[in-house]
Amino acid sequence: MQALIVIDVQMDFCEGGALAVPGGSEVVESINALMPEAGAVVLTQDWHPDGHSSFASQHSGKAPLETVEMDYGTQVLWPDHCIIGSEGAAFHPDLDTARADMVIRKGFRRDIDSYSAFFENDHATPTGLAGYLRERGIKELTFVGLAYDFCVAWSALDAAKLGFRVHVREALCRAIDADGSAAEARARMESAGVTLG
Ligand code: VGL
Ligand code: ZN
Repeated sequence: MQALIVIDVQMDFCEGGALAVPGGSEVVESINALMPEAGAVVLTQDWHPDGHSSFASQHSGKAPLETVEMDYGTQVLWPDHCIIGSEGAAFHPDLDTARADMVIRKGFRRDIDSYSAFFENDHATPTGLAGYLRERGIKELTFVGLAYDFCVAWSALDAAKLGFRVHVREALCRAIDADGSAAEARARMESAGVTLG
């Protein structure tokens, strides 16, 4: 069975949001159109407590897109976004959330970020999604959503590592594209055997 994994189609990643991804809302309608054909639909939701350690506001002298060294590695810093329960953390109002079998939240621990739907940014702490998919007999995953070069790419790479067959529908993703990050993500996914297109 095949699942559609919809990454972070939330207000803060759409136009006017705190961490707006250019063209973010453009993908919503086409993602909805894919849902009826999918064997399962999973939505992810970036879900940070106030004062999350990935926010530049928590690091004096640091601006968004600068980095800090955490004990789990280098972390890019972001504007405050997707605060638990806020409007910015809500799904885009046109996203067909009623079609979702499963909604998984990530990034809810203050001291560690989680781009991937499978592991937190230490690449070791599982979110539980792999177990959910395996228990349902799902072996093939199609990823869409925001942002292509961060949460989509990290999720797709982890899924490939975990042994799923992985596709990314690039036309249904939008990138932040800081410092060539979209091209780099694309190259990493290609060499990991992720099908793009
Ligand atoms: C994301 C940066 C910070 C994403 C989430 O959804 O790609 N990017 N938090
Ligand atoms: Zn985030």
